[in-house]
Amino acid sequence: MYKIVVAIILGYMVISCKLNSAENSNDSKSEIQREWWKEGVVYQIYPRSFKDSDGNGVGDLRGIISKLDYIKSLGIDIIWLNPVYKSPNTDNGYDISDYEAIMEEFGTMADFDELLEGLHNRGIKLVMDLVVNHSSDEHRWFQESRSARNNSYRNFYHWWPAEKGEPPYRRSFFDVTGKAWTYDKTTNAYYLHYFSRKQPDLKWENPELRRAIYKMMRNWFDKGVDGFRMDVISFIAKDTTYPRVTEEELKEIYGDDTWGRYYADGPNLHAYLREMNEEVLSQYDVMALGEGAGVTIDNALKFVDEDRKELDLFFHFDGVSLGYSPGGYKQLDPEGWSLTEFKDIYTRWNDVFAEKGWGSIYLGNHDQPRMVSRWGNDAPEYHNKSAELLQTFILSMRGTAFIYYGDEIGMTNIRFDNIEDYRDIETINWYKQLKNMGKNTDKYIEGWKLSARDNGRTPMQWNNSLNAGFTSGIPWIKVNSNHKKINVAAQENDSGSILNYFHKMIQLRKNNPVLVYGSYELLSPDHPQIYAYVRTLGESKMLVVLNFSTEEIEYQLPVGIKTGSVEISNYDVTDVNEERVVLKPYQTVIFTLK
Ligand code: ISL
Repeated sequence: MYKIVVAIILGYMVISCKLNSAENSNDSKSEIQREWWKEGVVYQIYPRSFKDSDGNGVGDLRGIISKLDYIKSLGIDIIWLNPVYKSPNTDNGYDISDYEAIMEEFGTMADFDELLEGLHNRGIKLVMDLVVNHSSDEHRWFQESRSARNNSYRNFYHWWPAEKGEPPYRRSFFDVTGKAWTYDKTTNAYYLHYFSRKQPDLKWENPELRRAIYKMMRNWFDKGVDGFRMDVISFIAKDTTYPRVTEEELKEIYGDDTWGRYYADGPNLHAYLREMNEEVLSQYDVMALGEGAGVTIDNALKFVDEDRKELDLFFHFDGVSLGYSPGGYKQLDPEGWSLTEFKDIYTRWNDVFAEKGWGSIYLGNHDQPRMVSRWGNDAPEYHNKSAELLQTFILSMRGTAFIYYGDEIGMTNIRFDNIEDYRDIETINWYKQLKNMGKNTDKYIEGWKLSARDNGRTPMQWNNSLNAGFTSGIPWIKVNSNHKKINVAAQENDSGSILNYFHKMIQLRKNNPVLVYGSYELLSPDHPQIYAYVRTLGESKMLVVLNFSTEEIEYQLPVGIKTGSVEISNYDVTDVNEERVVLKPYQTVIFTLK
């Protein structure tokens, strides 16, 4: 009898222990570290193209200040501002000649302070661009560095003495020759530049350079800036023995995207990021967002795992790189991309950060074509619905949501016919390269109508007046002629507009933490037209269904999933019962799940 009682008591203890540990493990999985930079929606402003206040054809800080109420009305929480620092503008501000001064065309430091204050007064944070893989060749550091081999700034950059012969090949993304070492006769040496020859790479291996950068970062944070988006931060570390590597060798190690992967794999990269975190980031409540060029899914967590104390989140490139033909020059494969591949990429990247770290979701930015032209369908009959579908995707996925200026109204690619219309160094130098190789450039010009970066850089379309209300002067790049139809003023007055859908979708995300923090589960991975997923947070469950096609689709829900109420849709009427939903072309529906 005694033995039986003991056995019963022991049995009970084992079971209750198991339950407890199951609860605990569930708890630890669903334990959420809430952060403003996780739940805030980011609106990216390309200052050159947002609003010109002085009629010189170039957007500026006072232009942005004049639109603060519009920005607030969007419901966004954070602005990411592309570089506004002093720059000769070889690469539209990504070539900085003074990290602590404002570009004259954009205004003054007083304008900047007013902008920051105006945003903060409206409860909006400001994240700046940090471009420290390279500076401009017009930066004082480089001017000093190139002046003499024994100059105290010599070691701020990478130099290869010419008496050692040709430097080992490195690829430049922008140089007409394609080569990343350029000869400089003053000191009979070559300097390294992964981008244009006016963007020499800084030498992070030199602790003095690192200290100078940290000091500059602290100065901006002390001013009240709320974070940095760190330009090609994955490229900062270099092997200063400069080994000779061939494309073939790199292919064996890295597969495709050889140079990007190689550049993102420099020695001591993570030591530098940890040091930056310790010296600067950890001392402020800021967003540390890395541009993860060349970073793969396998090493992604190394950058943003909280325990490693490096960055908070980053942009991956697998999504936006989908569908290009091999051979470079951003030529899209005519077969394009399939939705199943798209789903697979976003699902795998979701899963990496399911328990640690944090991701981001974007479909367009200043380096990409317009999202509705690339991932939706900008033909008049599908333009609105597909733009809304893409907004829904961005705002219902797990990860910080990024919306590029103009995507709230569905701005489209401009599709230049002539190379003379382009302003971007990337496209212009690729064109020269192709010409030098004697290639017929017509095919490339055609391809760039879909892929070139300038498609995403045309002026904001405020209204249907001359130059879309962007400038009273001559715009630095052509305004899209469709501004007569696609513009803010028209959409603000139309309750059925893309802009008004955007407002509603942002509110839905804000009112439902499940859309930010909830786990993500992909449904029907092989469905060629429907992207459907369930988000779950505790008791709260939402089902997102997106029809990425021009056809009407009857979508049968997987067994065990029953629709509840419709929370949002971009069509007025949704044909739905508990087990299936009929989706019109590019229709989106978000349901609460029963
Ligand atoms: O735009 C690209 C390809 O067309 C990318 O490879 C891009 O060069 C890469 O993502 C790095 O981008 C960043 O650094 C560049 C600058 O031109 C981009 O605008 C910036 O986002 C150099 O600073």
